[in-house]
Amino acid sequence: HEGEDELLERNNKWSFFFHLCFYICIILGFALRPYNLSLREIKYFSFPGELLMRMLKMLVLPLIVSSLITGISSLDSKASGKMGLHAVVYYMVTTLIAVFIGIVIVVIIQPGKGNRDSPVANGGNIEPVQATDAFLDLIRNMFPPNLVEACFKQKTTVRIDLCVKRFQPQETVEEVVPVSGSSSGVNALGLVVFSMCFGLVIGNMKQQGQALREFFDCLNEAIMRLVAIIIWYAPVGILFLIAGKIVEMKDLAEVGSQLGMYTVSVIVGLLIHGLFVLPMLYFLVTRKNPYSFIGGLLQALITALGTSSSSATLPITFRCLEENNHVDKRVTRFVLPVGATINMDGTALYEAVAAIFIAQVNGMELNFGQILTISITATAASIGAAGIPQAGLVTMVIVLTSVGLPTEDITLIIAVDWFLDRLRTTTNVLGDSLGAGIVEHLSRKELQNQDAEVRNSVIEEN
Ligand code: DAS
Repeated sequence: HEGEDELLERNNKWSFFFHLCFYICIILGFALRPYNLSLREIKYFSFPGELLMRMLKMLVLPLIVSSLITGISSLDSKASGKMGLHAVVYYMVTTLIAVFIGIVIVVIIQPGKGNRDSPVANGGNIEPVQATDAFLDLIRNMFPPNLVEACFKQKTTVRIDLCVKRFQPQETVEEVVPVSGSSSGVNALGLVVFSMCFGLVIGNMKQQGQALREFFDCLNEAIMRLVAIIIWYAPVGILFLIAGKIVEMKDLAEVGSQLGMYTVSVIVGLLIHGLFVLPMLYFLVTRKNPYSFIGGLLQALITALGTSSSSATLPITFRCLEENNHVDKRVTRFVLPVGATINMDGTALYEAVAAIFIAQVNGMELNFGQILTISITATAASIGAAGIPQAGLVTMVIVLTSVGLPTEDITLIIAVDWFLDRLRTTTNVLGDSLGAGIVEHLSRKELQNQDAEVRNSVIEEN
């Protein structure tokens, strides 16, 4: 009970520190807007945020490897098989529900109807990618050819170079800011597949694999201690990220009514899915209050909002689930790395809405077959999207190509993507976290049996 009080006090301190930073940097952000800072000055201003992103990304590789290998090797094959099945069914069901919600909302609101009023950002040399190429690339990513080299080179399922010209009125120089779909980083999908296979193998090596299991367990513990330190810097970094975006964002008046209604459609969809559907699913399965569970995730959700990267948020998601919500580590270590890589409800919903919005802007009437194609490709594209900023914008090329929509129209929605990316990333993290709670509840018998076996073996040894 004493630990609970200490935990509560620590969380309250963090929340107070976060709110303090929040108000300071929001005020700072809006105070700096009239000065029309250049991109270079904004980059300097956002520097504390960039540091946080680097700190968190640095932990992703060792965290995914150590948590998955430790998690899977500590489970007997029956438990890991059942847990994996529960997780995959949960991912598929929630992602398809998210896509369905998105389609219903964008069909009802019809944000793209009427003449095209949103300024199409100039530039945008996009290499249209066939959906099949992207699917094959997705499978290819699962089996990196050379473990070390491939894992350090993030290859999303499609490569898209969007050179979006941002012309700052007060400056003569045009800044061309490439938003590239493939960025250096961790090939999380390849890592997840390798770590799962490796964990299964050393889990079945009994005494022989004991040293390796202990090594990865200790590595995981060390990484989580690093997270405990970084979590206190997070409020500062997150808020300079958001404040930097406030300084940089276009005036809302420039956004245009169509884009405004599109943004509303995505936000409404994400709120319905994130605040009603997922919590209801959690309650139906576990019969526990989902909102107190979500309360324990606050630090992770705020980090997702600030970093717009579910991979970078992963270390803090682990900590919130294990420390605040007391989810069994054997579940979090197995479910979270996989979920953060392939379970992206927010992204799937967003891609379905964006594709239908672009169809509406082009005056294209979609038939049932095309909407079904969009549902399937949006689900697949969300699986392929990496947990990095604007990954969903990149994999959307698959969805547009699959129904013959002009891929250059992606530039229509770039102006608001930096904001929607944060919201969909937060929904992704929320879906992964509630999923861990649901999988833990469904696997509780296997976990209890395993605990009983461990106790019996200790008694026998004594
Ligand atoms: N930013 C991605 C993530 O980290 C989501 C997306 O781009 O759609 O989950």
